Amino acid sequence: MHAGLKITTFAAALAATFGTAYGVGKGLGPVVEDSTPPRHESHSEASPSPDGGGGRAGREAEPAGGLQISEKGYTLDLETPRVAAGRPAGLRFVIRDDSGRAVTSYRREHDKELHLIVASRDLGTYRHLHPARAADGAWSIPVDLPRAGGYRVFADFTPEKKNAENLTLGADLAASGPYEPQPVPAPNTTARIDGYEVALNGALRPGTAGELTLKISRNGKPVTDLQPYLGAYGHLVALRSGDLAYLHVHPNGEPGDGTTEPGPAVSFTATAPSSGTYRLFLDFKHDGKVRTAAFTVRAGVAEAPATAPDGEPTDVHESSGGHGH
Ligand SMILES: [Cu+2]
Repeated sequence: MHAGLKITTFAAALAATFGTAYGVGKGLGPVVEDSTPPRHESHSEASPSPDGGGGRAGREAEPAGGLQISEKGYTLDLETPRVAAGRPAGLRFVIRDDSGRAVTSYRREHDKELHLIVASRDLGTYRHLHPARAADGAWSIPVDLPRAGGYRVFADFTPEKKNAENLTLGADLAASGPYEPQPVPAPNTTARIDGYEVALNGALRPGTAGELTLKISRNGKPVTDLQPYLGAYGHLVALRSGDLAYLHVHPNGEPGDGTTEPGPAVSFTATAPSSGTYRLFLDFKHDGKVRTAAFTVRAGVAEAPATAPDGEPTDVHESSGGHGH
């Protein structure tokens, strides 16, 4: 219950504010450096919304997750922006507060202080990692990226501070080596990994919460003994093709709540911030091992986008922001 509610709120906030962020991004590029935003004061992230009254889904111009390296006074300082493809490497980074100090206290979410996602720009490579933090706030984790190219690193965390919100900061990472750009994999509703088959049902819809159900089987038999992983039977991350906007989606229900079964189906509620192509990555744990199933889905293609006729002003740019018309 709690997790589902939280995600819905998060998704609503994204959907409500994405248009503004996109508009800014058009002018300035996908990474908007705002380490000295004109309106942000050091207490802005800690003060309740003064005029919204409705909490997080208010109208404050919040960017979509992962598109910024710096947000709400916090900055992702990636100290290793270049690694070599195909070789074990180490990632090191620090989360800094608005005075430049390394953040050393975090609120645990899903068993961890910080979740690190590394994804290639073409969405062919995905890693969900849990780095170790030194007492001084320096995070580190070994990583092995198979292919050269551009990557995005996402840090998903909540500072331990009154009223602090969950943040996803993103930074660019380059893997050196011969680079061959790849297209995003074609849309699929079945993914295979290590002898498991995962079937995706449901649709990702722009601006509207939709249910996604992932059904896991092995050798044709439904898997009914999934193991809890980070307090859930599955973790789902959605990344938008084109700019890698990040959406962390958690399941409906959790292990031990009396109603949630350990498979074969894991259900999520998700809202796409816009129409477009998304890559979904499901982490699930079985027989002691975490595996990732990946899907490409299109949001909003089957439904005619509600474009405003005759240049009527709209408060979101969702329907005009993608590759459609
Ligand atoms: Cu994680």
